[in-house]
Amino acid sequence: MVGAANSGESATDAGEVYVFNLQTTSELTDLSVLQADSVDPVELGTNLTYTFTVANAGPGSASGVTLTDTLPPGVAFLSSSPAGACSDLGGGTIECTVGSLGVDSQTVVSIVVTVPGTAGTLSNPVTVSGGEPDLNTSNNTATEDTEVVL
Ligand SMILES: [Ca+2]
Ligand SMILES: [Ca+2]
Repeated sequence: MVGAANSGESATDAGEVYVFNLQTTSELTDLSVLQADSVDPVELGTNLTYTFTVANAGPGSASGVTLTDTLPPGVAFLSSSPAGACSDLGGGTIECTVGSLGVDSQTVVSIVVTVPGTAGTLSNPVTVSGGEPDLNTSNNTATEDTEVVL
């Protein structure tokens, strides 16, 4: 029966949550991040630099841009470039402040880490986020794998 079908559909719709971001300045961005490792394979217990390239394809400028890097187990954060851009929040989480990023501009942030004393594969995911809606979230995370060898 039509009435019964409509009733079921309404119940489903009632369970969904719709979120609308209404912004009068209509700033929309497409932030993206790429990642590279300085050496691969890397020797046990030595240092490695991860380089993050953050870009904004617009159409609006981005603010409050941050990178969140989840270090692989056993990897220790040493420093960042620019100095002080990144901080260790504990639990392997590194947060880097990028700030504002204009349309079609990019910036580079890198971190130096020490790899573990055991061989294996490190997988390091980094995610970019900003204060404005992102039109394409598929390019907001980049993961770099690095082999640790004797
Ligand atoms: Ca994006
Ligand atoms: Ca690699």
